[in-house]
Amino acid sequence: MTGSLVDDLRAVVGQQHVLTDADLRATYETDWLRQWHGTTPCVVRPGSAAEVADVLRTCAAAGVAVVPQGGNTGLVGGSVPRAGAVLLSMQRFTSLGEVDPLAMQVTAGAGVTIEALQQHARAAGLDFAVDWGARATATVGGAVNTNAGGSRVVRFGTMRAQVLGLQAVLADGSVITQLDGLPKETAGSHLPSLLVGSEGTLAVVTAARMRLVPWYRETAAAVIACDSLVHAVGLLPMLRQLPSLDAVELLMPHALAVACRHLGVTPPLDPSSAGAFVLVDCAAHSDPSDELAQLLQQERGVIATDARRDLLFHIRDHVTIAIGALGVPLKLDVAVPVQHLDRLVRRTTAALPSGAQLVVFGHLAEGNLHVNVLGAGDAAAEVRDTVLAAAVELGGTVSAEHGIGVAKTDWLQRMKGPAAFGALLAIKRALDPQGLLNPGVLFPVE
Ligand code: 2HG
Ligand code: ZN
Repeated sequence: MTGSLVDDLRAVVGQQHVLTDADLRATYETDWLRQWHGTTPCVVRPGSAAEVADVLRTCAAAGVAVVPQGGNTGLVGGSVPRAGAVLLSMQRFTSLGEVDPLAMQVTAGAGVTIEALQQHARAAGLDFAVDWGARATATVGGAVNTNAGGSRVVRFGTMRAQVLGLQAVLADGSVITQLDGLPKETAGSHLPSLLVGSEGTLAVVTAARMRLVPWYRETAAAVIACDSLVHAVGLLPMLRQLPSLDAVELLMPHALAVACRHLGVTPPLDPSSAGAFVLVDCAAHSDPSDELAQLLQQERGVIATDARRDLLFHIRDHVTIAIGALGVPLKLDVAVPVQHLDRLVRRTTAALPSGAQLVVFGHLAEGNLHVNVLGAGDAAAEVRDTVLAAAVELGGTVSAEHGIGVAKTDWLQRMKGPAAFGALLAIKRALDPQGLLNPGVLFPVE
């Protein structure tokens, strides 16, 4: 990169928002779990869509690629800079619009954290539907770009179901502003929907118009000890009957043990006493503990409210960090139709080299397993391909909520097939002919 590009970028966003110093760049160059590393000549922090447009035009003129980054909590390397690309940080997009109680909607800047959005909605008596452990750092822009899921998908769907409109800057610097939030509109294809899940490869998202949901303040949770994963899956028809059902999470025994040990807390149930644990959360306008207790009469477990309920979810939220404290795992995020979950875990276990530790947890209702393998060593690539192949063969996906990033580009085409992959690539080429937006993510570098 020439000094003149840095000067041109400084002219666009201001001297203090172009970081070239190695110390200042460092946190942007490695993800939060220290799995992915890269280097960038500079971090650029624009403050408006117009500035993003000018940054993209400036970089396009210099033929330099751009990697957009939100909270940097991604798990597939999609927002870590590569090959001399400029790092476009969206941290300054923290504006939050007024909550519209009539439409139950709000507009949030791409850099607003999920937690700040939840708090903002709650201050108006409403709630934001999508939630997961990294809420304090993960941002709206990242969640839109990865079509984030989390624990409440069983009730409210993924990010795609929350996004009514977006503001986004295309590679040529043109700005699409579709933030009216009309719940019904059939005027052609819905461009915001196309951008959800596109991982920064089609445009830079600067703001999102999102639906809000009722804030169910009364909660009750249960942790159920199941003989096996098959038993856990068998609970789903009964659980889905609960009108207040908010989350159905799965913790295989080792995941429960690892998280409790990391936090230094006593497990709610002895991890070695069951083959699988199901964590159920209910939320409603009036206390749902009775209906939960009634439904679970025949099961072995504990119901938890208030601080004990919060502790259960604190444990659940810390599995990733607990695994990270043990080492850098092979991390896979697969989903299969729920009836095949057991087969997937069996095939995964069979593929492990001796001495490797398997930590499995995830979102049971969506058949979404987080497969973490510690100590796979030289066998890591083989284990990865075996698990991903098994997921696809069983009618599932190689990515349920973390995205493809740079970690699984070799699998996108394999999974989608030539027609669907060809269509996705044609859209990418049409919107970003120079291949400047997040190259190497979703599609292999051309
Ligand atoms: C979760 O559900 C996240 O906690 C992270 O999606 C999953 O660390 C993982 O594998
Ligand atoms: Zn997850």
